[in-house]
Amino acid sequence: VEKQPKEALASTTLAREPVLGFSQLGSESAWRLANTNSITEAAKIADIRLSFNNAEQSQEKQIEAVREFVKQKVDVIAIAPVVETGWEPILREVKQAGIPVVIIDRNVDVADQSLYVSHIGSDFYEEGKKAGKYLVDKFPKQIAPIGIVELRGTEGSTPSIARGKGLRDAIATRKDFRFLASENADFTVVKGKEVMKKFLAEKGKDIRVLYSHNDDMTLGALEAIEEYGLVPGKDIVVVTVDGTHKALEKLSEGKINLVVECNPLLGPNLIQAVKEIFKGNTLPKRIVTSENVFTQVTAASEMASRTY
Ligand code: GZL
Repeated sequence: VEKQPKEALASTTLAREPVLGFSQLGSESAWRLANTNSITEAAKIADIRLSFNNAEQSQEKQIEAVREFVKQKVDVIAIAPVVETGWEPILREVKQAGIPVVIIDRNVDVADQSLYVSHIGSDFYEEGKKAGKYLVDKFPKQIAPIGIVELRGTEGSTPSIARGKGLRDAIATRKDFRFLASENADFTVVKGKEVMKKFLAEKGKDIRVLYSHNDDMTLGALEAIEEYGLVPGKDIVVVTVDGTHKALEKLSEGKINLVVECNPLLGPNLIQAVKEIFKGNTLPKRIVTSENVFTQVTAASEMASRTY
């Protein structure tokens, strides 16, 4: 934004609709599809032309897409980064071109904070803390270990790193909680089932808790738990993150014990940010989406309003 004088922005504001180049990381989960729909819908309503690219989990493809947006001379670039590291070079190229960047959903790990205008997305660490606090409240202290298995999201992504740390910090005082296994299952249903089957084969009835970084992996894991002959929500306490309709259904059926909300509907926030930038206004460096937790008591009422 500092590259373009106010009057230049003012004239472009009057002359034509803003163009937003959006590099979406993939289509791996129901959350991601809801996130994409929210952004495309919000752009349409606001008459902002959207140049969209789906990188299907590839950072290389995201970087290529961003380079293409620079060639197209879009007014603003938004990136939902698949992983946190490796972004400095391309962000420096974009800064050289004088195009403002908004980071959406996951974050980038860059030393030079001037490489992007704002990061709009959840506080993933808080999500992990909420999950951990639930476990501390649910399980009275005991001598025998309480075995936890963890399905991690995409390695090196902000939600995977921060949700893992948040839970660990929240249960740190409880020496009875013990991680039996923790593995990446890439935020997908298929991998979630595959890895949970492995956990059950190796750890069986020692598993008292499943902590899963997203609902899609959880849905796969529930199938594995039932096929193994255990009752999810009873034999194994299940804690998951996102808050998709399908997870809330399982929550209302008692197969999940807690759903920590991660709000994918970032479209309105992003489009508002694009408009502010286009008017030459500055933005807060960090815009955090507000989120809740859902229990078996609140599942049914929440389901009614869920659009994804
Ligand atoms: C979190 C988002 C994660 C979701 C997953 O904001 O990046 O990626 O939790 C999605 O469902 O795949």
